Amino acid sequence: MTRLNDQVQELLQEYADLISITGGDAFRARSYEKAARAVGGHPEDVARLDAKGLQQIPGVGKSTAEKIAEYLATGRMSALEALRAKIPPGVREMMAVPSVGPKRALALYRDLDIASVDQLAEAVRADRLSEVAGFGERSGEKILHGIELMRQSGGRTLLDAATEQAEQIVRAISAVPGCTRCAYAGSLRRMRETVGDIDVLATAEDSEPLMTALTELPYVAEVIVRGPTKTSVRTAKGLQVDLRVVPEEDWGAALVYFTGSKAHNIKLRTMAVRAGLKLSEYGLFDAESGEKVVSATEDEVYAALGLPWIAPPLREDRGEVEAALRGELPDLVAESDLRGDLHTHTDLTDGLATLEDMIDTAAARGYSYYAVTDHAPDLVMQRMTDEKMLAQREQLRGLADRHKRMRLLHGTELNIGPDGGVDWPAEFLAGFDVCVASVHSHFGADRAAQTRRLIRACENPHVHVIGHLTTRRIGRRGPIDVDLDAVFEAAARTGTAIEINSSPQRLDLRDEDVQRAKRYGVKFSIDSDAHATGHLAYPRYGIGTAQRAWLTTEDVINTWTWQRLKKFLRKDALR
Ligand code: DGT
Ligand code: CA
Ligand code: CA
Ligand code: ZN
Repeated sequence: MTRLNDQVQELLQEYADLISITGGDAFRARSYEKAARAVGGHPEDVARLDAKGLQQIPGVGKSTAEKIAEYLATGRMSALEALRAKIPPGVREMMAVPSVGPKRALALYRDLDIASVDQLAEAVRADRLSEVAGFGERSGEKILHGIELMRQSGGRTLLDAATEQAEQIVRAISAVPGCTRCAYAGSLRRMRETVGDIDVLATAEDSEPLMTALTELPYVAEVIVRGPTKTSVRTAKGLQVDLRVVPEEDWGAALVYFTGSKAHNIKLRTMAVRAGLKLSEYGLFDAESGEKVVSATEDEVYAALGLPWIAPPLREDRGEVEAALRGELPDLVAESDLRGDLHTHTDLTDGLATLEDMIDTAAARGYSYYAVTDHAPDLVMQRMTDEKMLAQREQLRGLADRHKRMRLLHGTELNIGPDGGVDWPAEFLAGFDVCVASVHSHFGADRAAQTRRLIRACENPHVHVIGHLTTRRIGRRGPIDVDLDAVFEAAARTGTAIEINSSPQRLDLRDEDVQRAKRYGVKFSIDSDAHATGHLAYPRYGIGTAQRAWLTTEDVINTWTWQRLKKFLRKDALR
């Protein structure tokens, strides 16, 4: 993934926000916003482009290109820093509250002198918001909810940002002379949906050069503690990184310990005691003599406890140790098992890339089938029509031989209406190879209505997959209120798959609910919901959720051969 593109996207987006918040030209703000999205979705790494090359990106003009080039050369964007200096940090934090945004943050600051999130919460409770234009009756409630969500996520970092940062650091530390092993551990290795901090583990005889290298990384903003066994730093984005360096012979024990989870560790420690051993962050020891037992690999540690190796996503003390003892650990689905993607978008709706570019990128992933599922007409802002959809189908059929080994499927992402109906009548739906159906509206409907709505969508013979079932956005929007068990029952009964949406902002359905759905016999589709070519790599995160839910290839329809998937997609023929 092109991490630098994402960084530049964020900076340009912030620049656009700051232009509008400081009362700048709305047109300029919009054009930077457009450039931000274009850079984020650009398939080529911006680091490899010069000023001319940058201007080839649609929406990137001369002055944007100059700003990007400056950032690439110096790590700074001076125009952005100048604008930042004009805004109190508290106001910038307010902009990040879901349902506030830059314009309203500015209005609150200008009209009510509110300059922090705390002051904002206070003003809502004192009912002062009605004095400002643009704040309706329920605004206060929504803002408090947004602040709540922001605080609940408690500064945790999304999986993609954390993974990219951790990989960058592991590469840098591995390259230090004397470093013999290096990997990340902690919740990130367990593929939790968000991480509190990044735990990096390394082996070396002398830890000194490794610790120094960490503190000197260009994106490290602050050194929290520095010691011979552990050094903690904070990155420019506020993410904490702990680096621990251990002797090579302790690698296995240390990796088990720092991968966690705490609950899994506690379970292992009890087993160690029974085996006459002691397992701690300092290694594996004989309990009686206190002598160190060499534990160079995780395999050796688990074997000493009478266990097979347990995959990190399972290490949550949710029955994995018991299953391991019975020899019943699941054969977990892996990213390499995926044979296709069943939920993707193009620039016909809100995607950034053309049909051809998406298809070419998918083919390079080695898929044997690939579905294009642009939005259906009820999502009005996407301006879909029957004609456009049919024209896309023609275009897609015309590309059938472009990649000999990848079958192209024409699909759509339908909108599940408030009563459970979808965009098109049965005859039109029958023309698609695959239909994903998702909730994109009426998030606030009550539990009974939401449940009925989703069950009805499952019962539609043309709906194959329910997309991002709960519609949550991690740290920004909570899940809809729905009786999941009733929906799982309906999905299993009707042969409707439930999506594991791999977008790191969604990861919907979440791991524990997936595990519960599996008990009903529900099948899953691990999809990217890609809106740009780079997003086609997202399934690595959805796979993390699937592994944490104990799924095997048997549970995941897009690991199946086309022959088998084809039968599953003929759900109406089943009844
Ligand atoms: P996070 O960072 O909040 O997303 O979650 P983790 O699991 O990465 O937790 P972290 O960074 O505090 O610690 C990394 C691992 O170290 C953790 O998964 C297990 C181990 N560990 C930390 N503190 C304790 C403890 O008090 N007891 C035990 N048994 N293990 C611990
Ligand atoms: Ca951690
Ligand atoms: Ca930690
Ligand atoms: Zn979608």
